[in-house]
Amino acid sequence: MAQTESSDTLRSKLTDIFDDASLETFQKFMISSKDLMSCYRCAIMEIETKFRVLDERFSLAHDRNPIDDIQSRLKSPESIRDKLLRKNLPFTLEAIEENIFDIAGLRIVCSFVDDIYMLADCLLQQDDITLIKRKDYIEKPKVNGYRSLHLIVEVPIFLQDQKKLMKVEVQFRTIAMEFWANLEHQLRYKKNLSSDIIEKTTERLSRCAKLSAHLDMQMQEIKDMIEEA
Ligand code: 0O2
Repeated sequence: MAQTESSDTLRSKLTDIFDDASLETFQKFMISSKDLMSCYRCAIMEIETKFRVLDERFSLAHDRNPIDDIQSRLKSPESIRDKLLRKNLPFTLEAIEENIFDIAGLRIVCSFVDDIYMLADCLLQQDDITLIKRKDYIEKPKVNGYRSLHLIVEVPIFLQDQKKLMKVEVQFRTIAMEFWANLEHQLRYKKNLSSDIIEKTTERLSRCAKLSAHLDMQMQEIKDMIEEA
């Protein structure tokens, strides 16, 4: 019973956006994308292992871990559909592979800001990794205060009968950046808030982002002092 209700809700949500023909196209398309989604999952495994190896080797050499946490996710079908619609793209596997680069996503939460750039460099130096796009929201934060380093990279995955190049988005953040982004995401990101609330909260959220950036800088300086002593 509960199962029926939730699929009914989903269906009605989709019907709000699509007419019957395009709804059917989207549903068929999601069924046909199972194989591609599995390839993205393999790509996440490849990249995650690379970071686990880097963390292991760094901790052996320096007696501390540059990585605090690794999270990963496959973009949800709803989010893929919304992005295709936003970009005015057809529901095809080619359109996804060629235009949507964050289907496979990893978030590397680091201890210090320096660790972010060190790990990003280590990843990009690996000869099976190709950099596709780099957005440095740490050097140039978004107007709301969002900070993070985003890389889109291409990594090969080796299947039974072929090698396939897959794109993966890697977001690097410190614990402080993650703290701000998680709370901002819960409160405001992609929410339809009234302009009054937006006006009242924008400045305060941006001040919190600056405080978190200040905290990162202080912690980095303390670490540098200890290492130089
Ligand atoms: P989710 O739920 O994390 O998957 P492009 O891909 O270049 O066409 P896009 O997607 O805006 O453009 O890329 P961008 O700027 O690199 O940001 C993508 C992701 O960064 C988002 O993913 C968020 O995870 C994160 N992000 C970006 N801006 C903000 C922000 O202002 N606040 C928070 N909390 N997170 C942000 P998704 O797919 O939008 O969402």
